Amino acid sequence: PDQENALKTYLDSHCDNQQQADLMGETLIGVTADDEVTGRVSKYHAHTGAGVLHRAFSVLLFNTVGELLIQKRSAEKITFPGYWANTCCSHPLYTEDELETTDSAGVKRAAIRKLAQEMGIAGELAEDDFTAMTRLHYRAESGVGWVEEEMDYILIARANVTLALNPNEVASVQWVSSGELSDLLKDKEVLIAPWFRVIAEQLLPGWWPHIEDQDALKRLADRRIL
Ligand code: DMA
Ligand code: MN
Repeated sequence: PDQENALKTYLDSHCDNQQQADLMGETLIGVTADDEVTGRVSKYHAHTGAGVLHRAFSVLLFNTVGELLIQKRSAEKITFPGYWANTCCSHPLYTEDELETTDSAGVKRAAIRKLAQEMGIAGELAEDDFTAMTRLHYRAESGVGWVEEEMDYILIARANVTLALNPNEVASVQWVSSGELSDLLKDKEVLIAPWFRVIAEQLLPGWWPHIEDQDALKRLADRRIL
């Protein structure tokens, strides 16, 4: 009840975007630093005050010529508006389907759900098209009063897709080569989401040469999440 009141107070006074406000009511998966489930947590509660560590995913979608799809978050996003990030990020929900940890199925299902909602990619990707590479635990502040602290599953997929962007989520997208991404990361004028900078600088260089070969990616993946 306290959480709901805090959410309502916030939404009534600060958020003029009803869709983003409604999404703050989602029920996420609270986890320990070892990714053990601790219980339900609202998206709002997870991202305000001290924050609550929760499960998340980051999709890296490549096309068949080896370019990565990146997105600029819309100005409507409550956390990190206008920042460039990987293809799609969000959270699995506290439901039986999305809590499933075998083959990281829950986060893959959440990824399919959000690729449709944010990017209009529907019916083109199945769970088996995703490779769960590793989990990244990170924390970052976003403006005053908002925080991200997540156990972020990094998912790689490769497909040629048709996009229909949801302007409430995504301002624009770009397909980039690894050279183009390096240039973007160096550009002081460009806002880069903190989790994407870690992925792009520390993890992607080891994976990018292998993205055409899902078996090779699976060999590079962290055994603990397979
Ligand atoms: C949250 O992404 C997940 C990561 C990895 C930052 P988000 O803020 O884009 O979530 P949502 O789209 O559900 O608001
Ligand atoms: Mn989060």
